[in-house]
Amino acid sequence: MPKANHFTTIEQMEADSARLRETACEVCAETYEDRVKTQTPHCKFGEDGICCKNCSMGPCRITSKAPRGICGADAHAIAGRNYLRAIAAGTASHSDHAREILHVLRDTKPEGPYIVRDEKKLVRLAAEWGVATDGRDIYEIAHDVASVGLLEFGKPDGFQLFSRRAPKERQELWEREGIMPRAIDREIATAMHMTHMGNTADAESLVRQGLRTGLSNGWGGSMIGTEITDILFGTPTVWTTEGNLGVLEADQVNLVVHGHDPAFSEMVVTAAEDKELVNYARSKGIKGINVVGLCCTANEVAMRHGVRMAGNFLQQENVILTGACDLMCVDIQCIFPALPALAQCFHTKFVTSSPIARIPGAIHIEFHPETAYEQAKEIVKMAIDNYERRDASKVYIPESKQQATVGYPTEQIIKHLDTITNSHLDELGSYRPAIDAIKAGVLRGAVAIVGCNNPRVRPDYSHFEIMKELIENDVLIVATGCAAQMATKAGLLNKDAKYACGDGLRRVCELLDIPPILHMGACVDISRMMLLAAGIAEDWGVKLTEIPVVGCAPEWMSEKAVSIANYVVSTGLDVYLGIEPQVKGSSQMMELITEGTRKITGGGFIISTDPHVLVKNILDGLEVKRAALGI
Ligand code: BF8
Ligand code: SF4
Repeated sequence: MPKANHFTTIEQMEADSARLRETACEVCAETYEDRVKTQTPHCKFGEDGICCKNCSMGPCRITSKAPRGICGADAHAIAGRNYLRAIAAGTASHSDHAREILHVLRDTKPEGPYIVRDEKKLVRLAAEWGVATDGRDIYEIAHDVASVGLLEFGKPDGFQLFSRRAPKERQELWEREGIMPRAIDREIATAMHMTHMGNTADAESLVRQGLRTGLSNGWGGSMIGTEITDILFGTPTVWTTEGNLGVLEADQVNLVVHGHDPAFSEMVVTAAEDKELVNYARSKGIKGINVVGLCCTANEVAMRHGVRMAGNFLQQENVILTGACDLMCVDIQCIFPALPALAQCFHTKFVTSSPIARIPGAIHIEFHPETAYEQAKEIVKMAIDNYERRDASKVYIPESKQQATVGYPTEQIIKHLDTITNSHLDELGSYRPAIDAIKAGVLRGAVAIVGCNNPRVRPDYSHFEIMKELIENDVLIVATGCAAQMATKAGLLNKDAKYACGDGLRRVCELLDIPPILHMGACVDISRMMLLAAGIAEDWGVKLTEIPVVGCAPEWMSEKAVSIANYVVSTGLDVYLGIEPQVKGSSQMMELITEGTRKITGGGFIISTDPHVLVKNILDGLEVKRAALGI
């Protein structure tokens, strides 16, 4: 009999949070749970997406007595515009992140601080983008690749270069349907223009632009972000690490990196290993410098350095509430503006680093590539100096933590698959062993579980239930973002989680020596999932819409997630959502996002706030695809 795996249950996680909330009460701090109460019930117009404030004649709200705004826009136009604006904002966030990374690539030089770490990937990308490589210095190539990448944002003509990576069938469909993504900034601008007062009022047109804007993220900005990050900091490899609040150490400096931009966190992680600073900490009688991550930054540094992960989105306040966080430094996105005030209830220093995310009450140290290393050292030193200000009476670090095996970009997945076959055709191998396992029914399919956690539902519960049920049913999971962090906290990224799987998936895990949930990185790395799905479809010789592979965002909350969902659907995959998009006030919009897009791209949303219903829908959906393939 297999030995039982010991997961950290949601109840245990909630007990940890409840204990930390006691600390919050003692120091008179509020947490998101308090603010959920003061914000509930939410505004119904906002929830349904039928409040428009796109001009100063409004705001206009749609009711049965007032079915049109002052300009005449109806619920469909208003909900559609709001939805498209969310996609534009999400696309802008991911893509601007990628733009920053390209600037860092353009600033690389052999003496650092930023260098090229994955030369092979750079040369491959240069060839793909038509940059000359023969006999050229690697840094000359890097700078030219950066210039081509930067043009992807604003070039006046043509489509996203990475769209050529999609199967031919997709490219033709995108062109035919008029959703082939042009320059990223152009798609964002078009979305904003279309939603300006007095422009598009037709819901379908707004949804179509949403698909195109999403594609400029998934097969544009996000993919650029992922590729260039790999070139700069190395393509991730497999690491065994740990996750949850128990990774904070009582007798070490705890330095927390939070946000998304690895150009920042990589430097902090490197600086924390600097001998001079390690010795400085020791000279103060401190055992060590413990760098841990939060949110997507955690994913980035875990899969490149094995850095331990303190938790996901709704865990950010908990980290400070332990009283053991000496310094939290943040870059961009998903950072609660509540954090500086909370930090002030403790000794914690809170440092912002980007002009994109300035927060009142924070210490601002603006990061510049040329001085990045010195600035990172300054931050690490600040953390060390702050350690002695820690108030032991306020410290409580929950013990919960789990071992996790992380770092499965497509290259690693293929490498693992290659261990069970000699039939790989080229340097990069093929997905055939996985396809064979799906065809044989050993695996029923694969689900990409992504996204945030969200207090609209019981936080993390949906993730946990869906993940457990899917692996029990022989469905392989790939995960990114805060979903991957949830799996980490629960112990689902532990290789022993194979004991919670169905027989088929367990055999696959044993054969490949992998956990049943493969950690593919941060949210920008959902682009890796698109390449994975495209690779499976191509190696199988079927369309992307036909493979038993789907996406699922059980607890999504951000505008980035709306953009992502749109590029996944445009790629031809169904997306199962556990949180309702804010378009319910428009029957047309509800129809368009669930059925309408299916007619355009072959993919659509399936929505249920009940995780058990959602997982049943997923399993049924996979079986429908299997049956259509005759397997
Ligand atoms: O980009 S999963 S809460 S951290 S938005 Fe944010 Fe959501 Fe987490 Fe990463 Ni993605
Ligand atoms: Fe109202 Fe139309 Fe102005 Fe929106 S654009 S606020 S619906 S008048």
